[in-house]
Amino acid sequence: MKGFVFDLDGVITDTAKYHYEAWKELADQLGISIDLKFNEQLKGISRMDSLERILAHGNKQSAYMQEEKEAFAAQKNEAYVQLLQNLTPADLLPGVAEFLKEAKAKKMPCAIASASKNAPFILEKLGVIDLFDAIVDPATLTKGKPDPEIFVKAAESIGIKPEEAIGFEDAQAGIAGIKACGMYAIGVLADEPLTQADRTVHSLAELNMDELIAL
Ligand code: XGP
Repeated sequence: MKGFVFDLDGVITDTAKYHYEAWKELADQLGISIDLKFNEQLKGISRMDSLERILAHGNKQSAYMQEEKEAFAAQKNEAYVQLLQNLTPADLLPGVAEFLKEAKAKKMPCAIASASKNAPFILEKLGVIDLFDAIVDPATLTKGKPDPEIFVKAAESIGIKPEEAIGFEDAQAGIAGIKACGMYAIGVLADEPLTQADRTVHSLAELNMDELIAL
């Protein structure tokens, strides 16, 4: 193995809960009820696609003009960014800082494959942006997870083939995308069983990097 590819929300830090909080506030305002089970469907997909899924869930997919939808998405993002203000390096999930530092010492490149446009901001706040060699720009993507596009681009961005990379994900759609391009998939901290993952762990602290490199 020659490099690592990470999802952000729910893998590097637990921001998935803040996305849910901000989406739920908007959904409530629109008279649409969402719960944690429904929220699983929003993991790994873009802001506008997430909004469309919420509207479809409430049978309101045709109720709003494009400008109104964009205003809703912006409102959700403002609420979400507010929730991120107090993020510090203490919010890294267990084992993440140690894993990234070891990867750097062993010259194993690391890339972020997240649908979130907030990824660089979050990585700055967590104090780990310099430990990543590349962050895929979600604006360049044509399809969301479970399509493998983002993972293929992430491997490319660190100069390796997908089958030479290990991908980390907390959501079913992400694991499916990782597997669809031939990467080795590690499921992290999942609320639901990640059936397609090659391995699942509660935290990155459980992993031995030399064993991973030798896979
Ligand atoms: P951004 C976010 C979506 O809003 C959210 O619904 C997804 O779960 C998340 O990306 C996936 O990581 O995108 O609003 O932070 O750009």
